[in-house]
Amino acid sequence: PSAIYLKDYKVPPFLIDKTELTFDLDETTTIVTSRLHMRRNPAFGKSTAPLILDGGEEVKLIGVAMDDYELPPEEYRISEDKLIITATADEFVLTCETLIEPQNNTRLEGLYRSSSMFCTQCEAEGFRHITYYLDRPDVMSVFTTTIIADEARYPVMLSNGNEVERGKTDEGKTVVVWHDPFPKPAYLFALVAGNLAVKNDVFITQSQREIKLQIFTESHNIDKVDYAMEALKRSMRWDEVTYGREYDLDIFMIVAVDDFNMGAMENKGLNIFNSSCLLASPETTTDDTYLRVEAIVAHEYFHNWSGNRVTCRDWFQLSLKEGFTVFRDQTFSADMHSETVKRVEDVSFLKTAQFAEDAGPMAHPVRPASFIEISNFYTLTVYEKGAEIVRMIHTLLGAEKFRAGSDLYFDRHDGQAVTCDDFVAAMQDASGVDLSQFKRWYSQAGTPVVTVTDSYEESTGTYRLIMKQHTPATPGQPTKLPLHIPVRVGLLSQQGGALSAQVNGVAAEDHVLHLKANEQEFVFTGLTSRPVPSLLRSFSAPVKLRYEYSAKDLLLLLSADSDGFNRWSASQQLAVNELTLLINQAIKGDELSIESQLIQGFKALLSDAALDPAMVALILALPSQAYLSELADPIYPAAIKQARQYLKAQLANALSADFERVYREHKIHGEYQATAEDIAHRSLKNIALSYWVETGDELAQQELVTQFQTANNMTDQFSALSIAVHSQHPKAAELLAAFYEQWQSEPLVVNKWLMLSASQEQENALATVKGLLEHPAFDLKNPNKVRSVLGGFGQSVSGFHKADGSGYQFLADQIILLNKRNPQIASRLCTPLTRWKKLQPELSVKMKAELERILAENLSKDVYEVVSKSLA
Ligand code: DPP
Ligand code: ZN
Repeated sequence: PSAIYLKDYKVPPFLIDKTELTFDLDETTTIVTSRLHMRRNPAFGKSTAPLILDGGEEVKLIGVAMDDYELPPEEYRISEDKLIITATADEFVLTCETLIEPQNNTRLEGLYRSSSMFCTQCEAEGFRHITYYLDRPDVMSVFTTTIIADEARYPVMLSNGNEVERGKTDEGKTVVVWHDPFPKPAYLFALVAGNLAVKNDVFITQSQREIKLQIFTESHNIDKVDYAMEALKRSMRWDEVTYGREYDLDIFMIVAVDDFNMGAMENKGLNIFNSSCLLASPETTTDDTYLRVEAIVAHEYFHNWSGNRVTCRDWFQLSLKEGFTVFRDQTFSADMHSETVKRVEDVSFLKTAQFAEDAGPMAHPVRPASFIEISNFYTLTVYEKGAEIVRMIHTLLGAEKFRAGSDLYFDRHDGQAVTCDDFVAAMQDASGVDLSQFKRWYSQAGTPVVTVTDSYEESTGTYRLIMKQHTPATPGQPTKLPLHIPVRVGLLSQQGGALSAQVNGVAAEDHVLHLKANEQEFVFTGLTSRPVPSLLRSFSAPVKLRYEYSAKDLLLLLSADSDGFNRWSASQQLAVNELTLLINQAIKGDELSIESQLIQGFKALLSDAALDPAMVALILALPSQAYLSELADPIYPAAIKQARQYLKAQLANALSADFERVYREHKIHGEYQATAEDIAHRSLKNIALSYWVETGDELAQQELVTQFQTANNMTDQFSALSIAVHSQHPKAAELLAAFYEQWQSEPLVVNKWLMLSASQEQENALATVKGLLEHPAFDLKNPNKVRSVLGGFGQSVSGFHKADGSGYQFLADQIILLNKRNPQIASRLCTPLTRWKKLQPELSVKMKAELERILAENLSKDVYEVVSKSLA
């Protein structure tokens, strides 16, 4: 497999003005007929280049005609997966008849079967598995889709746009025709056919147009879509108010499917969702999932403008739509709930997972310069770091100019396929803010490190911050240029009060400093005593901040910073400092011991009734195993686990009575509601329970069992179960069994059970996970189940990081098994193995050996790219 490069981009030699598709759907063979209204692209220049259409190995060509002239075999050829036609007119209609077998499509790209329905996934390059086409996002076409199927089995037949015709064939099959007036690339095409239940609703737009809303599921799930429907209406309203974007078609549909590689897909007018990201009910869905459903419904809906009306020129520009749309959904969720809580959750995820990606062998810029398989670039870097770039632009421009920039962007590029440069240009043109140096964020990989030192001059009341930036080398990018980094800073007095100071003659309590050079000094004047700096407020840039805070400073920030995000950040830093000491003790084999400063910090939090319980819960959560692994080099997984357990037990024992009290105080009586307020109380209550149980107190253990048995919602029941499993509760095994018994007919709940079961820390963890693969609830064809079991297993330190390497070997076996069957999922499963270089030496060699074993197989492009780059 070979790489393709951004620098080689050329406009397409041909365009497709209209695409007419006919699907004759059947359980054994499906016939797809396409009529493509094509012409040479004037922008390509004068040319006699042949017509080269993309296809897939499994697409069987039945016949091809040009302007109704059936091409004889000598006038075209099929080379690998391309259809090549040498002689073409300047304008013509190409008719192609192909045969596919959706029922045998295990890659879940293109047209496939999930349960009893037909569905599609075409992003990024799935459409070519349906029929021959110019499968690239800068070829935009108006689609008309005809679906022919047996109405008894497929009463619901959907595609993009509006239904314009319905009839019968001579054989009595039903024919439905859909027309989408908006030109779109093939990756936004969708088709669904099945026996589905529907929930209907309407939305009145700001210009008083009535939009029909429909959510389709299999009939047994239709009672779980009310939350998604409400979330959809909130999203539609929010996009009108916040971005001035109104929905354009007369109908908006969402379909839930069980077998889906991604979370969801923004096909024009017909979003398709992984059922795990759409369905919700109090009894079966946790708070986290409620919030995720809302965020993903919003995300896919927002793509209608940021992605569909304005799309990407090529796949290197993926972040154009994804980074922007993630930023949009993050802001939406913040507006619906709590801004600070949302920011903490997003940043915590970024610092754990994206920073790890940026430091590993697959590190790439937000706009990659090359790839072998684009599916591998639906990454945290493109999505989450991409969103941080847009957020920084928002910070640099301010809300008003940012909105002017987005208005200009949508206005200027409506109906076009554009680049990240076009996005930045619109922001710059509308605001007058110079973003030329800032643009390096798109092309430079790696996480910048910003090191801050300071000094205070008593006689003049002057405080200086000296900031240095450095971005480490990443694959293919040995040296880096300085970035334009917005650093939001405030100053606190030693008593915790907010200080106003002048920077460049402007007095404020909060300043955005522009770090542009490798080293730069910022001067604050008008102070009367040495301040404590609150740096990188709200996480104003995706960087690693280094500043020597004392424990006293951190406790001050934790208790008094007006920036809620930095209060959390201070608690994390304090915990990281202590855990780092403990991890080093564990590595040396010493007995662990610490006088934890967190005890007094936590005690104050637990007694302050004025605080947002959600924030308190976030602060109480110790840095995760994954985050501590990202910080460590080399990583000693067992030492990290031991240190976390030790610190948690210390805190639990010291504050046992406080945790018990808080647990009781935050119990909610009454019906379940997924409101920010109730979610906050549940999160604090459940983390308090986890500490309290950690003390081994029998009353606490009983309370846990009672909560498990009497909870009226999945959040409380599943929290109790997880705490039992992770605290080695004497009844853990019994509760796990009872949980399966209770929920075995709810696949989404069973997936949670699979994941929790696979993540257990126990001697025989590997045997347990092998057993799960044989369990009747497991199904290798279903990506959610694979992710649950193997993702859960990756969290089990004792299972995955077994000293003899058998945990790595097991994962490698599963990757090899899935490599051909579902390359996208197989490739994702490689992620934990890509971290081998950072692992402690004895484990590192074992992990590397498994990567080498995988590389010796006959690999899909997807797996080949990740494994070969990891070993490079
Ligand atoms: N479905 C993915 C997303 O919305 C790809 N577009 O991010
Ligand atoms: Zn997206």
